[in-house]
Amino acid sequence: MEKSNKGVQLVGFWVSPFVHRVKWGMKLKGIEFEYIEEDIFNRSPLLSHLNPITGKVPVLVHDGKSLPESSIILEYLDEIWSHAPLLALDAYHRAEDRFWARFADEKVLESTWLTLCSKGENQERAVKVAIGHLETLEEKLRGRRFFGGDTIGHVDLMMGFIAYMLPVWEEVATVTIFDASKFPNLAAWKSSFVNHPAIKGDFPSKDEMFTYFQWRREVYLQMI
Ligand SMILES: N[C@@H](CCC(=O)N[C@@H](CS)C(=O)NCC(=O)O)C(=O)O
Repeated sequence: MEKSNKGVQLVGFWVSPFVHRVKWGMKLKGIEFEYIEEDIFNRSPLLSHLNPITGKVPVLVHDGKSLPESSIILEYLDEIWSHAPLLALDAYHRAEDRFWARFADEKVLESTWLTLCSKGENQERAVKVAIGHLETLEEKLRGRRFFGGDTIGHVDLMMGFIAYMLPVWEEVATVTIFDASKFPNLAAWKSSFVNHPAIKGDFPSKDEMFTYFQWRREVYLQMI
């Protein structure tokens, strides 16, 4: 029996790519939830209480119990609200999805974020590494609309920042990583992703992201 949507809350931060994954997952499953905006630079007692270990968002609250970590939250949503599955249904492909979910964070996000927080030779190195990871994704998407096939799923949500946030990072950092002419499969995926009904328009405006990430870059560069 499906669990009720009662008592579902998501604690987030407006520009967090990790929070957006979870929001989209809930939308895809039709789960109603209350959204609670957090100031990650001035953590509230609520967040410290809900996620005392890392203090990060997103945090899902369901039936009074809290859960951090975006990919783990997405897996939890799949277990509790099993309709409209995000992960593949068979064990092998589900394990593969988890591999690519980890690749999204540990390789793609990490290297692209580094291009925003660096300059000079360090930035050039980071750009090369990031482009290498996009090449891997380009190959993975050959003959597929989404990472799992025809339907949007867990890996797409994990990679979603590439579609709407990476272009802003590139502009702020004045680098080119995602050249659509070099990555046609990824460009087609980006278009399918941002135009999907559950995703379309459900991310911060380009201008707001630009201002925010410009500030983040300045702060990082001052620390070097
Ligand atoms: N691996 C975590 C990353 C979450 C994360 O880094 N969240 C950032 C916001 S984008 C945060 O809460 N930062 C506050 C802090 O580090 O104190 C996930 O996937 O949920």
